[in-house]
This record gives sequence, C-alpha cells and structure tokens, in this order.
Amino acid sequence: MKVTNGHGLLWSFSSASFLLFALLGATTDAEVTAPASIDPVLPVCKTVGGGSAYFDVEFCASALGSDGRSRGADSYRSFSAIAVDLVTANATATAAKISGLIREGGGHDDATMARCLGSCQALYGDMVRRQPGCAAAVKGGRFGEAAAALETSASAARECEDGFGKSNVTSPLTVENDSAFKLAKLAVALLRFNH
Ligand SMILES: *[C@@H]1O[C@H](CO)[C@@H](O)[C@H](O)[C@H]1NC(C)=O
Ligand SMILES: *[C@@H]1O[C@H](CO)[C@@H](O)[C@H](O)[C@H]1NC(C)=O
Ligand SMILES: CC(=O)N[C@H]1CO[C@H](CO)[C@@H](O)[C@@H]1O
Repeated sequence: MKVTNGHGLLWSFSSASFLLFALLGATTDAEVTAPASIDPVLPVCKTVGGGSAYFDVEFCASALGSDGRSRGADSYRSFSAIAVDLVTANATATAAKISGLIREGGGHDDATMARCLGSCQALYGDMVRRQPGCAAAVKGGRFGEAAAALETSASAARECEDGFGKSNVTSPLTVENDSAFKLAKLAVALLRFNH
C-alpha cells in the first residue's frame, strides 16, 4: 500500500496491527482446538512423549503422523496398534538392510564386522518374528504381553548397536537402531494408557 501522508501511515499501521492480532488469534485457536478435534496425534504425543526418557513429542508426532490411520484413531488401543505396525515395518526394513550388508561383503573383508552384522541379523530376525504375536496381543487386549515383547525388541536394538561399540567397529546401523528402539518404546508408552 502506498502511504502518502501521516494519516495514511497511521491507518496502515493500525490495519497491520489488526491483521497481526487476527493472525495471532487464528494461530491460538488452531493450537487449542484444531488438533484436538481434527488430528489427535499431537495431544496423544504430548501425553506419552512429554515425560518419556526415550523419545520426545516430535519423534512421536512424526512417527504416528506417518500413518494415515492416525487421523482417524480414537483410542490409545488404536494408536498402540499403529505403533506396533510401525515397529514391524522398521524392523523388517532393517533386517533386509542387514542381509544386504552381509551379501555386499561386510563379511568377507572384515571378520569382526561380519560377526557384528551376523549378531544383528539374528536380533532383528527375532524382532520381526515377534511382531505378529505382538500385534495379536494388542488386538486381544493382552497389553502386558505386547509390552513385554516390545521391551525385548528395544533391548535387541541396543544389543545390536552395542555389539559394534564393544568391537570398536563403526556401526552401519546407528539410524536404524535408534528408530527401532524409539518406536518400540513409543509403542510401550502407548500401551500403558490402555490399562
Ligand atoms: C523407521 O522409523 C523412523 C522413525 O519413525 C522413520 O523415520 C523411518 O522412515 C522408518 N523406516 C521404515 C523403513 O519404516
Ligand atoms: C577397543 O578399543 C579400546 C580403546 O581403544 C581398547 O581398550 C579395547 O581393548 C578395544 N576392544 C577391542 C575388542 O578391540
Ligand atoms: C538403542 C541404541 O543403542 N541407540 C543408539 C543408536 O546409535 C546412536 C548413535 O551411536 C546412539 O546415540 C543411540 O543411543
């Protein structure tokens, strides 16, 4: 807007302030009402992630938000089931990556690396095999059983990572171990709210 005199300047300042307040008002409204009524992910993540030592609200929101079913989820049980499926997808992808690394020869050149990868392959293989039972446990309302399986998987992710550290080998799986660990802990945290 072209300002030609003092009066015009005053007017554009006050309309700008009005606009600013209107925008601030809209933002406040959106934070208070929209996510609670339209997208339940943020309030759920604030509840389970706010006090977690293992993952934060952002990790939770990004993980649950990556599954379209989260927008329609209406209970901690639905969110638990979604988190369990995310663990399955992650563990399956990581198991495949480990097999690829072993095939590519992580093994042939370096016996220590081969041993670490082999141990991780077993750990992630077990993780993948536990997941159908874990999903069935959530469906069947056996939340303690599901949480125990997920805790075992979280420990397995740590054990895989620690294997490299103990052997002084640089882990090729730091990102993956971190995701698997946090997703399993997220699923456990969601399961706690079912009781
Ligand atoms: C594994 O989980 C992380 C964290 O949610 C995500 O960023 C990543 O895309 C997932 N990978 C697969 C293959 O699902
Ligand atoms: C790893 O490195 C540390 C310090 O450099 C050394 O004390 C330890 O013996 C090494 N471990 C192995 C398994 O090589
Ligand atoms: C569960 C686990 O061991 N997570 C580790 C994965 O690797 C990163 C990077 O080394 C660590 O910061 C995590 O603690």
